[in-house]
Amino acid sequence: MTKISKASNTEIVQSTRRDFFRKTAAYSVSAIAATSILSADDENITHHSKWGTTLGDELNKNPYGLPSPYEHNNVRRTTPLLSSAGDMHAAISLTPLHEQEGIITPNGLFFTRTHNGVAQIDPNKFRFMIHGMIEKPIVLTLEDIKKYPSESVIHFLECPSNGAAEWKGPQFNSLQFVKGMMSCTEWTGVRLKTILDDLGVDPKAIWCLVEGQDGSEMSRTVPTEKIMDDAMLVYAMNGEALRAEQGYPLRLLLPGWEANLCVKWLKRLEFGDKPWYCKEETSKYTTLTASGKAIQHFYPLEVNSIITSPCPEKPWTSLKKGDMIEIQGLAWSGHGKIKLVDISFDGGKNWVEANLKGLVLPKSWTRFSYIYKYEGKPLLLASRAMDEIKNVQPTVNQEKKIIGVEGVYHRNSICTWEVKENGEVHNVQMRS
Ligand SMILES: Nc1nc2c(c(=O)[nH]1)N[C@H]1C(S)=C(S)[C@@H](COP(=O)(O)O)O[C@H]1N2
Ligand SMILES: [Mo]
Repeated sequence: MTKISKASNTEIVQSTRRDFFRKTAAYSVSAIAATSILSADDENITHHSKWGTTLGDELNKNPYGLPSPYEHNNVRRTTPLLSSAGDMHAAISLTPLHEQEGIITPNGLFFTRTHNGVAQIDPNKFRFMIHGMIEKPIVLTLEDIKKYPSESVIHFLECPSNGAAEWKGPQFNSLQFVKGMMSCTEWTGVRLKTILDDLGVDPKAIWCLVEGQDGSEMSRTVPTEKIMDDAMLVYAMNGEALRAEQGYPLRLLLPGWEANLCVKWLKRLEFGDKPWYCKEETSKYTTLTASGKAIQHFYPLEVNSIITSPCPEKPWTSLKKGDMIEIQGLAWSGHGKIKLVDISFDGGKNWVEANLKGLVLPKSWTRFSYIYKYEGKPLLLASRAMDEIKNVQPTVNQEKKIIGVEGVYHRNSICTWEVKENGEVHNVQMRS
């Protein structure tokens, strides 16, 4: 088993937190508000709208709530790049990260990857089996699984090929298409350890096959150590049952690890003493390194970050010189919590520390923020995250040295947006 660690491949220039507050203290929230213009004859504030003088819509028009019709652009989008047979078989639909607020992705916007369309499993006929090198093999119904004590946890889910199209240079001028193969949600389910503790897993069974019941029969081998650590059988996300696309009624969640391993429409776990070497872990999801050896069993996702505002879909074209604006982005690591995020305005020559906003949880998205005075000058805007075990995002050239040029998986090099003089934002690649 070849493991790679990207720890300490870049020395981060770390300004202290106190420096950060000193730098941003002058740029207060009221300074941002002061830049908007109030006009005394604006009818939108001086007059009632139609809704102030008529009855509103019937409350029960949508028993299951829908977004405002004005938000019709806030949708997942597909690309033929990873698809076959239209969207019926292998297909991908990407989360609109430029519209994402906070760290929880709404269920209808959760990214979706499927290798054989979306299975619609009847929960009454659903059965889940645990067998192999185990004293008490078992078949459970969904109801049985829900009888175990439940847990709710917030974790991101990311396809290891997120950003893969950008490997050889910018392909898409879009945040959604560059990084939208990830989302973050509150998952609810049962820790596998809770179930397995009573079933007598053979100590020699250091591997576990996980298999889905869709047409792709998605199967991967997972170390039993991870299964007994934080792995979960999840049946709910954001307070309701999984969506069919996310594996209803049951999927595996391996916090921080490749989404490919998080098998949807779960059918069985089989314990054994050797890896199974399934199609998805031999022909795919391995990475050929510069030495000519492939990395197999490539599990946790690397520390990573992306600026979500501005971005190509959210330019600064309406800003004027001197306007105050909040730069925002998302950082995440499959190894734990985000420790700090730095921002560069000059393509990585100089860095300043951003502010971590709201919840900072392990293996979850962490939102970062920086209040900035817009100068109307071109910028090369980049973010670089460090996680709690001090992994730091590499540059493109550093990453090529670590995982070679063939690999498309686990890309976590620093991403750069070019902000043009007119405020347009373009996807560019800085190599070093
Ligand atoms: N049964 C099954 N599980 C699967 C897949 C699949 O096609 N079938 N796709 C995998 C891949 S490659 C990814 S990236 C994630 C995507 O999870 P999501 O669709 O909930 O975002 O599911 C994984 N689990
Ligand atoms: Mo994936």
